[in-house]
Amino acid sequence: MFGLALLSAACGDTTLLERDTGPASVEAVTESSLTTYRYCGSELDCADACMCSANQCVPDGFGPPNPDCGAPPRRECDTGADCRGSCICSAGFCAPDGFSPPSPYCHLPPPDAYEDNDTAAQFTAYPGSPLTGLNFHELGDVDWIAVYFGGAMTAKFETYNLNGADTFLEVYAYANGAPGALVASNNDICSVWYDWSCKASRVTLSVPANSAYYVRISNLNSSGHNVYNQDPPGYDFRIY
Ligand SMILES: [Ca+2]
Ligand SMILES: [Ca+2]
Ligand SMILES: [Ca+2]
Repeated sequence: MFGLALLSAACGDTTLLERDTGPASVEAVTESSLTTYRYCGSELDCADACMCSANQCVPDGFGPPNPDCGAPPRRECDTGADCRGSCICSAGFCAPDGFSPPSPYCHLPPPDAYEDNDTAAQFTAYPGSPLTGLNFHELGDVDWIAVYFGGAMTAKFETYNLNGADTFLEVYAYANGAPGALVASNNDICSVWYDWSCKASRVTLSVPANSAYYVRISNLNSSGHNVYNQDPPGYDFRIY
């Protein structure tokens, strides 16, 4: 009943709230306290020590309670570079830049420098040296990279320097300007449970001269996308 009361109030329908819950619940959940709860679709939308119950972030009951479960997420910043496009750094937090319409995403981390590369057609061309500072700036982000080999070699395709990411790497043959067959894939380079660097991915491939490949990198650690995380799941990528 408590959760239902919060949900109803989130819709701004206090009449419904009273009808559904009766006076006792309304008394227990005052209007001012209702506005301090935050709408959520899952745990990922809530701060530490909060859980998503009936679409509201509430204390999870474990450990030291977080008094700010209802606070809207804010992104700390030093400069505008810490914020998404259409957002500025104002008084230490990312905020809409004042141009219409205001961005609703200023609390989220900016994408890495190689976006957009969410489809094979939008691939990032591998420059011949490691790509650093890649990230999964939002849930479901995938990064496509394409690479051309002039000479034959034994090539290692590898993610490393993981920062909260659990990468999954797929290598596809290049076929007429699009990904052809899946040549190889890898999730984890090792399986030591307490060693997060094991969650990096590596594929070793003998590549012929004048060959090209597409690489698709995705993230298996969705909990790294909590909106209160300042840093999105990140990684570097290299071929050597
Ligand atoms: Ca990315
Ligand atoms: Ca991407
Ligand atoms: Ca992995």
